[in-house]
Amino acid sequence: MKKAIVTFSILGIFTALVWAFPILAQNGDERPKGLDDRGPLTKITFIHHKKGYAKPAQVGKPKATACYGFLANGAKWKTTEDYRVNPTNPDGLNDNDVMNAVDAGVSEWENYGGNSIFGNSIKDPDITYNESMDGKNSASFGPYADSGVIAVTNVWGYFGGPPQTRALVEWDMLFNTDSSWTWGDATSNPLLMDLRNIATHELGHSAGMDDLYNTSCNLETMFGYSTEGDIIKRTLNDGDITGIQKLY
Ligand SMILES: [Ca+2]
Ligand SMILES: [Ca+2]
Ligand SMILES: [Zn+2]
Repeated sequence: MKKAIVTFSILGIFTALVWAFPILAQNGDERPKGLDDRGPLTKITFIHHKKGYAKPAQVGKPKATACYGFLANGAKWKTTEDYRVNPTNPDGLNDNDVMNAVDAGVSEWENYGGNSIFGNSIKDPDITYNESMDGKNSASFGPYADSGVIAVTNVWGYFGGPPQTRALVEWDMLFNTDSSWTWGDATSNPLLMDLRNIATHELGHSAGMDDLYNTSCNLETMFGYSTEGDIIKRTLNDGDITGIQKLY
């Protein structure tokens, strides 16, 4: 996992704030408390590698005893939003297989964190992974430049300032098809890359959870590596459960 943080144009954000609060921007004293302190809208990119790849230099703060981490304390969904899934894939999975795999991951997180994390699932054969925000949360298949990468998830949100002002605003997920493996259901064939397993991990990022790289946390859904046949991330482990319950 490589975490890249791209800060949006400060000027652009300022311009947006001035546009949204023209009077308040001229009189800072009357600005709603907290909004101006929460920091810039930021994108965090999570890259999920296959096992065997070197540990990336930039990783989250590992908690040896807790086995969970957040993108930022308090950075969670404040209102639920629907998510779009494009089931189109080159590996012969039918639409229901894909929809069910992603929806099962959503249900697993909401089973422990409450049902106000994600909204409803929408099948959308036109939705694609985006490097920039378009107002739609999405999961889709497509080629990624690095064939050792299983999946990538972009999460946009306000990660700075007082924790109560932080929030998540969008996520986009890509299942890499430019790879040596075949996507499928590994409970029936361990040679496959299990879509439900990977989707559940990536949806953890969508919910606000960070990767874990300490090998003592390798039973957690949020452990940062996977490989063909891996299905243990389908179900949350103790650290995942503690984390999502603390966040929501
Ligand atoms: Ca999007
Ligand atoms: Ca949004
Ligand atoms: Zn990850």
